[in-house]
Amino acid sequence: MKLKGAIIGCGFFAHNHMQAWNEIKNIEIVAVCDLDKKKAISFSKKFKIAHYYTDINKLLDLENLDFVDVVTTMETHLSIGKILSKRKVATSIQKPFAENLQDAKKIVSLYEKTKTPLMVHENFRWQTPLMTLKKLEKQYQLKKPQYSKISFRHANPVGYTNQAYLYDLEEYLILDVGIHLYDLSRFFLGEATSVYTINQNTNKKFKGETAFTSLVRHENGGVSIIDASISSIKTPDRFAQTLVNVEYENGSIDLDYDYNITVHKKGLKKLHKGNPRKLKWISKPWDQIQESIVNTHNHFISCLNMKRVHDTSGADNIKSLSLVFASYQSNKHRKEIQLNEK
Ligand code: NAD
Ligand code: 89Y
Repeated sequence: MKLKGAIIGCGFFAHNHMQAWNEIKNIEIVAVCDLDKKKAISFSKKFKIAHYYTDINKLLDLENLDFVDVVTTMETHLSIGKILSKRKVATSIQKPFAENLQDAKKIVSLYEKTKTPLMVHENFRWQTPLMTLKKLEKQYQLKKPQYSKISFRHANPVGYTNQAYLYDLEEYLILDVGIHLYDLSRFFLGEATSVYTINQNTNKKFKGETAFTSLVRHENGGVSIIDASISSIKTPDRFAQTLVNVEYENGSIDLDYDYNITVHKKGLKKLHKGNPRKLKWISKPWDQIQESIVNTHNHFISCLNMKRVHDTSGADNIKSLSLVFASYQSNKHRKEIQLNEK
């Protein structure tokens, strides 16, 4: 059965979402909506979408939708979530899920009340290099993860110039990118119990932090070091590659630059590649992020079809967001923050 959907928010990143929807079988994006009429019109023309709207209620009154894909910034999510949950429309919503934990919890409870599916578009764990790492863990029977180092460091302005709203945020890099990296630490080592974070501002164009280093404790006794920076000069530049090292009781895996993955076990060293698929609309340096949107959409749709809870449901994402806000507390008070303390 073909599912009908709409995109809400026709800004910078929505173009990637639409290209990715075009890769997925049995899906039709029948309408788009943006407060800015010009953007809604040019987006619908570019992608040959039948209808455009500037008001979500009107979109829902006039279209018969199976789902919506919300690609707006975080401060809009509570008001949009109120409308969509009340009308029981299955929703995929971009990160950051909300600008504080209270709003995120409110959105989750609204969707729970009307039994409406809600997934956060947390796409880093759906990047092919990261999915390959996870697959190799199983293939090589690596057990009991005890350490991870997850790093996103670059100095490429393309990582923020398309997203001008980032400059004025009091809280920038942890909310924008840290959220992905904390999610990855949970993906590889399981739930977290505490975090200690030190922030830096290395670029005065930004109000908020432009670099951070976090130490996370996990329930299984494991530890993660998570760091990001937009001022890390290297040749070639590393944007937008997340470099990961996971150590297990019986081996380790390194995901290095250029999607090179090395698996180590006693007496064994194997090289693998984790390149994203080459799709027509994908180009460096965004390739693995762009391709992950297809994988994330697929997860959203297949869970809807199977009536399964999404791996990155709203409720699940609150656990990653808790690390984000605990990190800001940690940096402010210069102390380790227990996640159940706040
Ligand atoms: P943007 O500002 O370019 O676009 C957002 C659009 O939403 C704007 O056109 C705005 O008019 C519209 N909008 C806001 N409120 C609306 C409402 N109530 N109804 C209809 N339209 C509304 O933002 P962007 O750069 O496209 O980013 C969108 C989100 O995507 C952000 O949260 C950002 O963090 C996220 N993002 C994620 C990734 C990723 O890899 N996951 C990468 C880039 C951006
Ligand atoms: O907004 C960020 C994200 O979510 O992924 C990359 C990004 O676009 C900028 O670093």
